[in-house]
Amino acid sequence: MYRLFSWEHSYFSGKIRAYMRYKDRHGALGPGFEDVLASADLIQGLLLPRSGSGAVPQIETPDGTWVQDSSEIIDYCESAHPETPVVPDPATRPRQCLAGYLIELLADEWIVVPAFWERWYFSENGRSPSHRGFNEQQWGAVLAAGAPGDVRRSAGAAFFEAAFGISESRTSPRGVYAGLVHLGVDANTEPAWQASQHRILGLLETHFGQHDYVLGGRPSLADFGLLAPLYAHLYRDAVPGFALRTHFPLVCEWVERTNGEGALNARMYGQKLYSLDSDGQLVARVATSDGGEWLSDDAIPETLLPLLDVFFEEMWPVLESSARVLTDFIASDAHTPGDELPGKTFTATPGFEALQTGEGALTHEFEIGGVRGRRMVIPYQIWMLQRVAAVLARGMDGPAGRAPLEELLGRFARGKELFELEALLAGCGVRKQRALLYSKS
Ligand SMILES: N[C@@H](CCC(=O)N[C@@H](CS)C(=O)NCC(=O)O)C(=O)O
Repeated sequence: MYRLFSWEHSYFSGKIRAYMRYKDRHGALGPGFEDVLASADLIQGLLLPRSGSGAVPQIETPDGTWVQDSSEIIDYCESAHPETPVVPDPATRPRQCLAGYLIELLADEWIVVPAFWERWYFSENGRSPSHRGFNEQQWGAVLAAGAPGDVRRSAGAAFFEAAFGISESRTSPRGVYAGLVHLGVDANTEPAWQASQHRILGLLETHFGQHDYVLGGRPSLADFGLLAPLYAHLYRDAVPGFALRTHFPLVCEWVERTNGEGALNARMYGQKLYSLDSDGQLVARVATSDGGEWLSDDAIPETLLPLLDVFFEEMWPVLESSARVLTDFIASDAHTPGDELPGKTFTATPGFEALQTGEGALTHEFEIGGVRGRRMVIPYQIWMLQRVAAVLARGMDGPAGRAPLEELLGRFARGKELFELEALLAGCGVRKQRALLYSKS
């Protein structure tokens, strides 16, 4: 069996749990998997020694291989179990394949900012409404797994104070609060990040009014990617969860459908709906939209285009600038090619703080909603862009050549810049070894 080490309240765990459930439900995950709560004991005694990282999610495969980072877990499982694929074939469905990777990148590394913010803003002292108690309980479940409920909650509360200095989150940000600053959240940009989140949710609400999943009637990488911000933070955490249910009920249905639990009303891929024939006999039909398939002819749903527009308008300029800053850093005397690069997304990586904070060499100016701020450069995003470049190249090598991709990318103001991606990444190649990143030597 596979073992998934995860937390219910973790951003990237939600993505992988739903993905593995989906594959398993359709008999496409070989021996299946067990979802193991990655308690503090297991992180110290097992995950760190075996994989070199305490981050979740991680999987241990049936042959004892450890895989970490959600995208690599999906790559690993898709290659080991190609049945019921979640990635459209880049040769025959180049547009849908590319759209999936771009949405995964947007969800993993851009929507993470407002989703992360929601959790911790509504946990600060004096916020009303507040989900501080719920948040303490969900962290305590990991920190003091097995202890009685009140002990678990106190463990969460104590950790918030010790690790994140939650009582001084605004005056002396530490831990997650420092992370938000590193990601470009300050008093000026805070409303713009929130507006970005609301814009995205509004677009998804419209889309899910037409289609049950991102690409039609069955899930794909894009759905599991979007579930990262949507499940643990925006659906499960109490304050954004109330807002999501109140204002975006179709997005809530899609969360349940994609998460694959408690989804009878939401209808799921593979589920059947029944009606009665004239003899009163049950007649089954496919429950999900679009005949239960991705749209035919490699079509991108019209209602998805505005979401891709968010990628090109908001995130692409930041990615492009990140590649340039990282290229300069790798070429500078401060770095020897082949050396380690910062890894984490949520905060500056320990040991790299001087580079990734303040005016450090791995920080840059960025803009969101017309407001300027400063944030760290995240080499992991360059690793994700390398995957985008690879599927783009495979798409262009397909039978239809470059034309379908030209057609899709031509719809966005800066879309065709993706055709120059390989050149942009030439000086900032990133190699990933387990959880660690290095420049290519
Ligand atoms: N890029 C990674 C991120 C993994 C990650 O950052 N996980 C968070 C929880 S969602 C974590 O484990 N944080 C605690 C830590 O790094 O010790 C992925 O795609 O899986």
